[in-house]
Amino acid sequence: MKPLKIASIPGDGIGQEVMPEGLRVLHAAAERFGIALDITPIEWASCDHYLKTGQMMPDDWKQQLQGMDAVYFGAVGWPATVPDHISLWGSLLKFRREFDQYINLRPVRLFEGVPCPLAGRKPGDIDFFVVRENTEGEYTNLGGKLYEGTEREIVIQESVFSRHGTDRVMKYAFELAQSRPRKKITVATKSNGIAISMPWWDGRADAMHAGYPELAMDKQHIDILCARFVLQPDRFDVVVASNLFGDILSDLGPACTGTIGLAPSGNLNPERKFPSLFEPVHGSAPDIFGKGIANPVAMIWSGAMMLQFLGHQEAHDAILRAIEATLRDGPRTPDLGGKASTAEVGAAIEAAVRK
Ligand code: GGG
Repeated sequence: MKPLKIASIPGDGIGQEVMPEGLRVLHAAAERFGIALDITPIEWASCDHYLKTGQMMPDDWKQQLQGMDAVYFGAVGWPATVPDHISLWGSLLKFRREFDQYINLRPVRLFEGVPCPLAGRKPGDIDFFVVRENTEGEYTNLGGKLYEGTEREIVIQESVFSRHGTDRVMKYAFELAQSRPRKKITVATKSNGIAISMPWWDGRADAMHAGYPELAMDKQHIDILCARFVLQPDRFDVVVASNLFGDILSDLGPACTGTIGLAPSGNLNPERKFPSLFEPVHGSAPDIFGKGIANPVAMIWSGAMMLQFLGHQEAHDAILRAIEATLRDGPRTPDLGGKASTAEVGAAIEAAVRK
């Protein structure tokens, strides 16, 4: 069997601590299901690399990654001597744009054994996806400054919504909703306040909905949508959102399920013309870096999503079952009220995969 070629990039902060746990579980699943892995460790796409070389990634980064099946990524953005916009635009946002990873798929799920901060919720009540547009929207560097440093200072930053970019994320989200039993799609909007792009975004949702009449669709303003994530999370199934709204919702959603330390993501180029990238939703978490207590579940679950995307459903399912069992009965990191280390949780999940 042809090996899966995977670039592993730990990046910054706790990305370096959770990556080894992700890899040990990937290797365990690969051994169990007879998958050959060819993993290339990469030290660039990190602030350390920036501080040494003046750039986050080498000039030939794209060529180095082009033949890969996927990129397995930790976190970016520390130390603070490198401004966040430099580290993000110099790495993750380059991957997303230049590898046309136009879908950011972010599952949100409440697991058995995980204390839920929302009163009265049980596993099964919260189980949905945020589908985030990943290459345009509010994340642009179009704009500029006038009269900088004076009292007349003006700062302008544009948002970009293309029909091509919007229709393809809508299509992916509608297809995903169609494949799920509840057949429900929620469109995140703000068409009352953002009076040009958002009514247009809603119109593209209406046009897509015409092709999926069996789906129930509702459009919700982002402010009340955030409130409902907290108050009525059970009403969601698939939520489609612009780049910024999706980023916010996909931190809020996992926070409602106990900890953002569980939340995985896939930055997908569904056509597989370019490598897709799998990473935890969380960032580099400088506040806990170096203590060995970061929750590795988001990294491990992201690895499971990577195997699923590359066609290994059984391996994905085995990792998910191992995560479920460990969260139910196994060691926990402090974000879940436990005392276990990152490595202890990783080892428990690895052992459960090998069972
Ligand atoms: N592992 C994800 C990570 O490092 N995220 C840092 C971050 O700020 N991401 C912003 C984004 O996903 O747009």
